Amino acid sequence: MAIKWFNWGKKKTEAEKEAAQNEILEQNIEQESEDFATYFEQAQEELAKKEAEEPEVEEIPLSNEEIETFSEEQAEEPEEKPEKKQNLFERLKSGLKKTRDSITTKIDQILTSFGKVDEELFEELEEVLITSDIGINASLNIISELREKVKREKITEASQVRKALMEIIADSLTFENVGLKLDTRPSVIVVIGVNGVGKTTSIGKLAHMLKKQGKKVTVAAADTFRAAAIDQLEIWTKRAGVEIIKHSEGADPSAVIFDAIQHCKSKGTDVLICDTAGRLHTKKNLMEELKKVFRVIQRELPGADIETLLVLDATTGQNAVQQAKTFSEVSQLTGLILTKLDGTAKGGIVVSIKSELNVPVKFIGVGEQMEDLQPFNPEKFVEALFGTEM
Ligand SMILES: Nc1nc2c(ncn2[C@@H]2O[C@H](COP(=O)(O)OP(=O)(O)OP(=O)(O)O)[C@@H](O)[C@H]2O)c(=O)[nH]1
Ligand SMILES: [Mg+2]
Repeated sequence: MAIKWFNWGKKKTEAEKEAAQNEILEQNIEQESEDFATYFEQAQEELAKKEAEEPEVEEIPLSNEEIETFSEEQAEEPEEKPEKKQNLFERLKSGLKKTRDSITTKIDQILTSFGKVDEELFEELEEVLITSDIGINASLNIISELREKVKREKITEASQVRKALMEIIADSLTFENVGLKLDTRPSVIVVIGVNGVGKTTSIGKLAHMLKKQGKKVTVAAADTFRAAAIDQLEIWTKRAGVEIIKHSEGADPSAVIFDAIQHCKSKGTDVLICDTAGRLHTKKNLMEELKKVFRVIQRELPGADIETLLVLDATTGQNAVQQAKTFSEVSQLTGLILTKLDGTAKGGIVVSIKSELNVPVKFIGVGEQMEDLQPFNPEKFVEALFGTEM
């Protein structure tokens, strides 16, 4: 359609320019809606056809050896056994070994070398914290609170300082409402983050965790940038025993999400988890694509609970904070997943992230196995970090 604002011989006013831009924008949105309407009809037909052929897909059968081993392990370990809980803590503890060796060992050396509590002790402790990825601001706050607590509680022995320090760090990590809000059916979890941080792996682990809680889970393979990404996600969904909705490499990620949403609506799925690309040709492309994904979710599931979880790799240290700022442009982040804490001595980054970003860490990754994603529990985290109970 021709655009009428063009007026030869006359300079366009700002208002005319803006009107023209708005018209183009509206046309684009209209076109996008039409595309989706056509797509929706086709998708519905295909879905109906598929359903007629295979009435109910329950669990995708496990195939490779690794998957079999995993299911055997599960069979031997009923969920509610107390040992299992112990196992989780042990996993957390062994995952945090490198960080513990770097932070806690130094703290303990200082505490044993100081008999009494004085200003010099605070200064030495402050130095350990600052040099341990906890970050300057958070470290200064922790030590200033420690000074007050020591005074208030009349602490005189170094061993009591250790406990006080643990309590202050745990408090500093505490956020209200760190659980996932997934009350609508379906509710959606969109997992975002730069490439290689652990999105796909965390989705597999999360799907497993939610399925164990009795939820019906579907995963959308909306990272269509590489074929390998879809295959990798499929392996994880097989392990977790949940469904996957996928298209081929290069497909429009929003179309995958659209399909997945229709599937969830028709099957009564509780939670849809969406994998997304961490890399595109440009950062701008990536952000635009993600915005479109969110538009489709909001349009198709108005009022649904949406968790936007940003995955950050603990080994990248302060870079993670910058990533969080960039990704918060596309959607309001509802939580963070901090991965690879097991591979780094930089576990102190948890404290730094909490103090710099007002977004709760909801899960932490402490290894590559299915059980190695844990809901973040500040108290347990600090106990694992210090190797003792509070
Ligand atoms: N040690 C350890 N490795 C992890 C953890 N989480 C993920 N990984 C590993 O990190 C690597 C990258 O993980 P992916 O899940 O493929 O990362 P991604 O963000 O999906 O990457 P792209 O799809 O390329 O954007 C894999 O080798 C994972 O096994 C963790 O908590 N601990
Ligand atoms: Mg991936």
